[in-house]
Amino acid sequence: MRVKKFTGKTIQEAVENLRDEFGPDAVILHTTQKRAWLWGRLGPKRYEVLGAFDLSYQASRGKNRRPAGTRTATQPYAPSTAPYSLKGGQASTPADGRLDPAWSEAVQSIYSRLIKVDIPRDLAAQLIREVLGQAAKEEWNNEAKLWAELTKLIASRIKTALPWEFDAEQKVVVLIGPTGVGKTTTIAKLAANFSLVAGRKVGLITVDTYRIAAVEQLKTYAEIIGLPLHVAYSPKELKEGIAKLKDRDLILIDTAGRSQNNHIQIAELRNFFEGVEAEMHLVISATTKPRDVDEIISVFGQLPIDRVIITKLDETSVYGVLLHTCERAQVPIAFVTTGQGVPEDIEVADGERIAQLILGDA
Ligand SMILES: Nc1nc2c(ncn2[C@@H]2O[C@H](COP(=O)(O)OP(=O)(O)OP(=O)(O)O)[C@@H](O)[C@H]2O)c(=O)[nH]1
Ligand SMILES: [Mg+2]
Repeated sequence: MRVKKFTGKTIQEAVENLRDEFGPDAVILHTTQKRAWLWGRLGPKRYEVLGAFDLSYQASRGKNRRPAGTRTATQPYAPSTAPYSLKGGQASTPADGRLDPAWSEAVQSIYSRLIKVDIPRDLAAQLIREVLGQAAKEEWNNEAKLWAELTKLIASRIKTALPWEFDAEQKVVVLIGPTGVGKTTTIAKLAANFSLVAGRKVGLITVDTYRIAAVEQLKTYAEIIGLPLHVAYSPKELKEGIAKLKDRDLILIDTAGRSQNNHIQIAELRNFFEGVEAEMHLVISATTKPRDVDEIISVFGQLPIDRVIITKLDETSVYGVLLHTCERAQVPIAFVTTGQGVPEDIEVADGERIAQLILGDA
């Protein structure tokens, strides 16, 4: 049994924090309201929830137990229709109604390994149900076999995009995303690879005119690689820039980082690209927390996102968030980046490789 205190500005937030860490089956032991003493004055109200989570207890229960208040209507993953449930394990099987301890241990071990690599609990449970639903009953306590099936399942759920083919059509690609995730660096990597390595004609545009340093950053790369760069201060200039680069196979457009919490900035970004025919890539760092990934996808999803790029794989050692991002974004991952080096630290996304990465240390 693990017991921990979770806080939030509202009781819902505190419960959500509890659920994030302990999963949907956590039990609330106690709730309190607190006001901290800040700078000699009474601070804002805080809520505290004392929660407990006990995996072995759940697995040995015969029923699906879900304490009131630990699950809201915004249940993140669609409920699985597979017949087997991790919680309570034997809700519908086996025929004799008794718990098979070996089966339960294998499944519990797999579940713990998934949690260890930062796969959110409800997604982990959903994956396990799917694997069990497809496996023969004799295999339910064969952890190695179930694990192999799970790896395949995860690989099949990581949707990836093939690199651009550059048929007759010119590709116009925009990178958008939160601040500092590596948009400009990724543009430099793509530009260098597609021009210097693949021999394509590449052009650059930046609409990040909020900071002089941002323009300079891309200008430096454009000069080193030897590519034309246009700076667009308005949607009109953006369209003019694209028109000027009409001889290019690939136009890469850099944008200013936007906080998912600043809805005005996101609306501005949307207006900027209204009527522009482009492939929109949302850039997310692998170090982002799953809940922030949800928020980023929901807010940036106001723009027509076609692809996801996941950066900074080298800055974390657990990769469950890649699967979470893929599940949530519902668009393929195009590239992943693995360091600050331009142009080398970028790879075309590969489902199997990402699945191996996710499960590698589990
Ligand atoms: N470790 C690591 N660092 C990276 C990676 N990609 C980019 N960075 C670093 O992240 C920092 C920010 O990169 P930028 O490319 O400026 O990020 P940005 O998204 O353009 O930032 P804004 O335009 O300010 O929103 C720089 O120090 C980059 O070198 C990566 O894959 N791994
Ligand atoms: Mg930038």
